[in-house]
Order: sequence, then C-alpha cells, then structure tokens
Amino acid sequence: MDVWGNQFTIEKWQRLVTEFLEGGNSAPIININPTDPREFDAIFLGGGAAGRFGAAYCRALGGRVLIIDRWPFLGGSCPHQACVPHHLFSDCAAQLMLERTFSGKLWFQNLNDKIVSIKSIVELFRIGRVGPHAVMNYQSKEMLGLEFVLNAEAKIINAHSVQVGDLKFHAKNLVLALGARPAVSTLPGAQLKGIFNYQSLVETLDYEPGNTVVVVGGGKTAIEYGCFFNATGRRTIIVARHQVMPILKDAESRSYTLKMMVEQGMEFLENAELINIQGDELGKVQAVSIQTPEGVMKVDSDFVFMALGERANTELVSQTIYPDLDDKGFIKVNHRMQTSIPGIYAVGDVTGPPMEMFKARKEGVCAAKNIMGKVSEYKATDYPDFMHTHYEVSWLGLGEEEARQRYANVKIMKLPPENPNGLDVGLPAGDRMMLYLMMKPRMSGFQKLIIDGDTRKILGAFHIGCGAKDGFQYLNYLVKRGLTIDELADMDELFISPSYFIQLCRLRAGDINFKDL
Ligand code: FAD
Ligand code: COM
Repeated sequence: MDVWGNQFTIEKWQRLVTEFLEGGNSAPIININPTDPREFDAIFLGGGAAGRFGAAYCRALGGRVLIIDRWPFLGGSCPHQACVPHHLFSDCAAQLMLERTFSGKLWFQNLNDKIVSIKSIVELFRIGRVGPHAVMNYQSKEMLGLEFVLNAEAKIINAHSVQVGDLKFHAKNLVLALGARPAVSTLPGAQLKGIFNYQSLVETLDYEPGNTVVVVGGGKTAIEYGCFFNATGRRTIIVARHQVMPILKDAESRSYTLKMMVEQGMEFLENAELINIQGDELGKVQAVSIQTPEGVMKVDSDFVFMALGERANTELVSQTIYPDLDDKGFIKVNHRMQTSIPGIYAVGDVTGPPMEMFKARKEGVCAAKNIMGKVSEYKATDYPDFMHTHYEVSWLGLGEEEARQRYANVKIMKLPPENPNGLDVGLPAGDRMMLYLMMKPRMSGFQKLIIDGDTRKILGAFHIGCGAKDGFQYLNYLVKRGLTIDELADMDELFISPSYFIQLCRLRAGDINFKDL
C-alpha cells in the first residue's frame, strides 16, 4: 500500500491501523518519496522510541532516512505493549487503592470483597492503543516528514542493504533499533494457557482471571503489574528469587513502599523460586509450586504472570551480520552507539539496560548525530527513576546508606519526621493524597532528601506518594549540576505541591551547620 502523497488524518490512520492489526493485512505500508534522488544516510531497523527519535533527528540534521518496522505503526512497544498499558494499569491501581481505602465512606462505593475485571481493562487498552498509534503515524509522516515502510519484516542482506519483501534498500549506515522481548521461563508447563508476560497479557488474555494471581520476578514489571492485579481485589503473591525491588536503593524508602504494599494485601516470597507448574486436562494452568526458604508451597491459580526480564531482538542480525554481543545477548556499542561492525549502529533496548524511553530516544539521537558527522557520545548514568506500586515511587541520586559510605557529613530532611511512637501521622501530602492525609495519614506518603552537609549539595531524593514524578525529571538535571540546599531553598514552591523539598530546605538553609529535619 503506497501512502506517499496521501494526507491521512489521525482518524484515517486509526481506522487503517485497526484494520491491519485486526484483519491481519500483510501488505507493507510504503511511504517513500519517489522523487528524492538521494541515497539514504541511514536505514533504521525498528521504528520504536529509539528508531523514531533517531530518524527524526537525522532528518532534522539534513539527512535522508528510512524506517522499517514490522508493525503497522511507529512508536514501537511503548504504546503497544509496554509503557502505555503499564501506566493504564498503574492508574487503575492508584484509583482502586483510593476506592478500597475509603470504601463505603463519603461518596465511595463499597468495594469490599469485590473483584474488578482485569479482562475488561485489557480489552479497553486493546481498543484504546490505536489512538496513540495513529498519532505517531500522523506525526511521523505529516509533521516530521519521515519516510518509512511499515507492516513489513526486514531482512539484512549486508552492512548496507536491507530487503523487505521484493524491495531492496541501500544506505550509508544501518541502525539496529530492534527492541527487546520478555524472557520466557524454561520450566515445563510454562507454555500452558494462563501463563502470561507483559506482551501476551495484552495480546491474548481472553478469560477473567480467578481470585489468586502469582507473579514471578522482583523487578519493576513484577511490582507494577502485581500491584495492579492486587488492586483489582485478587490475592497477589510475588515470587522473587532474591529481594524484591532491588532497584530502590534507600532502605527507609524501600521499607515504607513495602509496608504500604503489604497493607494493601500484597504477599512477598523472597529468596523463593517457582519450581513446578501444573495444568488441567484442557491445558490451562491450575496450580504452581514455589520453593521458599521455609519449604515448598503449592498455590492454586489460573493466572501466572512472568516478569523475568528481557532479551534483545537479535534474530534478524544473527542471520547475516555478526555484531559483538554481551554475555546477556545485547548488542555491544561504544558511546557513539557504534557496533563492532563499521557503519552499523545499535540503539535502545537492543543494547541492554536501562530499559527506559529516555535512554532509547537519546541513544537514537546520539547515533543520528554521529551518522550526520557531529561527533556525539552518550551513556545513561545518574538518571532519575521511578516505579509504580499503588503509588508513584520516584527517586534520584544516592540512597542514605551509600551516601553515608561516600560522605562523612550526611544530612537528612524527611517527611514525616522521625516518629518513635509510630503514630499514624500526616504529612507529607499533596495533590491526590489529601484524603489519605485526613482519613488515613500513614498512607499519605514518604519523602526524603539526602544532602552532603559539607558542600550543601543534594545527593539523593526519594518520594513515595503521587504527583512528584514530573518534578524529578527537572530536579535530577539540577542535582547533576551540583544543586545545593540553598539554591533549592531559593526556588518558588507551588504550595501545596506533592513534594516539600523546597520548603524543608528553606527552613534549614539559613543555618551554616544545618541539622537533620
Ligand atoms: P521498541 O519500542 O520495542 O522498538 C523496536 C521495534 O523494532 C518494534 O517496533 C518492532 O516491531 C521492530 N522490529 C523488531 N524486529 C523487527 C524486524 N525483524 N523487522 C522489522 N521491525 C522489527 N520505559 C519508560 O521510560 N517508562 C515506562 O513507564 C516504561 N514502562 C514499561 C513497561 C513495560 C511492561 C516494559 C516491558 C517496558 C517499559 N518501559 C518503560 C521501557 C520502554 O518501553 C522501552 O525502553 C522502549 O520502548 C524501547 O524502545 P526501542 O525503540 O528500543 O524498542
Ligand atoms: C511513544 C512512542 S508512546 S515514541 O517514543 O514517541 O516513538
């Protein structure tokens, strides 16, 4: 299907993408300028976050680029199977926690013992995701002027040539932006119906899960999806080989986060392993056995969610070109995003962790700059991070323990303050947390700032609650540039905002030998 020269509206793209996804239409969607005589500076294999941003930047620098993607839309896994469903589920979890906490009070319906449909939320997503897909296609074609071939598997012929069906394309450079996929369990029974991962959940769930969910894994995806399942009213057991949430480095913040999840009914089995999956006569999972430090535990469940990490999509490259891979199978790149093969770059999830959108997009941009002759280096370090439980948990910099190892004079500012009586105290609380403040104060959140008392520089910040995540993007930028307590104190707070860091700093900033707060 040649779309060059057709100005499709977003609605038209929405209908088209739906048709392609639902009808299994295998015709490539070709958007190539037939009158441009220039050779392609780069072919981006994969039009997800890394490929799309890289291609847009390359074009902005005057280059000619082609994106090839096997899906009928640009934007990749984020809107189709990853960030967007995750945020929908996490939004539902936050909303349901509010409704369950205040069930039967004020205007809240009585949700006690009620189970909310997971299937209907997944179905909602399957229909809704086409909106973002359509916007990506419209924006890429009409606004960014990108050339692309969609709905088409690419084959690499050599370091400069790619084949799509009968079409062959040649470029000065190739950029591998092929993404990653969920790692799968090798346990017998892992193929049974009812065993899901983040992809198969949104693609194949066709029944309403029962009352008990088993989640395998202790990382972000396990926690985020686990909290959602739990918020729908189901018993949710997280099985983690080691500790859960190893990524959350501040012990006190981690402890508050865990405590609040346990209060919501989440069950955690640490140092535990799934050892057996049992199915019924119809080939559907019905129970699992878990090895825990205390012994083997059998759990009846028709819904098991595997969050075992990700593997690079390298099948395509392993057939014809052989870039060096690391020991986990991700494509090795230097700081310019160059692989071991001259003229071939790799960007995004295919190069390994951190699996984050900013990293994928910035790697794409870095490759684009180098391709267009602007020497550029990128390595994702010192970035802010977040994870959704029923709350938003955001952090940057060092946790208290590491800060104390590295600095002699660490100061802490936090809310609520140290509280030996363990009373149900309020504060912090900001937008979306005020009802908790008034009715269940201990649930109104936790926040902590870690400071080097000698240089007065901010070393780390942690926030558990809602609404502070946006601020962490900007705060991290300033912290990396040496933001001090005094500079933070000089900012203008939009009181009441979800994080109280500015005013806490101002309360102490006048003091040369300031103390904890
Ligand atoms: P992708 O977006 O996966 O793009 C790869 C593209 O390559 C795909 O479009 C694919 O169709 C195409 N492709 C692959 N093989 C071929 C082939 N042979 N021929 C043609 N095309 C091919 N990050 C955040 O920052 N925030 C979040 O909230 C967040 N939530 C997440 C939730 C989950 C459950 C997961 C799994 C990830 C989440 N991430 C999040 C990470 C984020 O989704 C990824 O880092 C990002 O999407 C990676 O972009 P990419 O371009 O590298 O890969
Ligand atoms: C966002 C997809 S959902 S992309 O990064 O804008 O391509």
